[in-house]
Amino acid sequence: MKQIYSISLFVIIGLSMTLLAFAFTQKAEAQSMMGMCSMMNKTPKDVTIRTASPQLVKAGQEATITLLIKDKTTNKPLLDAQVQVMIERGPSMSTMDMMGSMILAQEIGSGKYQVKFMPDKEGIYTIHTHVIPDGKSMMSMMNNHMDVGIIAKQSGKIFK
Ligand SMILES: [Cu+2]
Repeated sequence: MKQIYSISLFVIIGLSMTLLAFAFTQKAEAQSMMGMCSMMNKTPKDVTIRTASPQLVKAGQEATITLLIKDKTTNKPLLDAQVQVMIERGPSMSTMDMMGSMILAQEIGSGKYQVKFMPDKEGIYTIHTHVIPDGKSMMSMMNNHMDVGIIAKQSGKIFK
């Protein structure tokens, strides 16, 4: 019984943090992200998320990252979803230094969603990705989260 209570409390805290992310400041967003990542570091429930563009990008140049989202049950591309991302400098949850706030990835069709960002220096970046399937509540993003790692290198060093 006590265990059930603490689990519910944990979930409630997580949900409130998500709401904060939308309602308040970037700092709240970062905190919310921290809550979500620690809780949600498991495979997405309703969807599959994978990258459809190189995860190696050039530092100092705008990078375009394409994410392919599919319905986990049908394995069909997921259309009309809301894909919210937040980009962290460094490996997931290592710095919590977010590059701006939560942004909506642009849907380009066939289950693909694009995010553009500027990796201004060499290193690892984490795209915290959250999917809200069409018709589902905002809270479904809690169950459909994945961290996508991106490596930025100085041009000329490893790229053709
Ligand atoms: Cu994350």
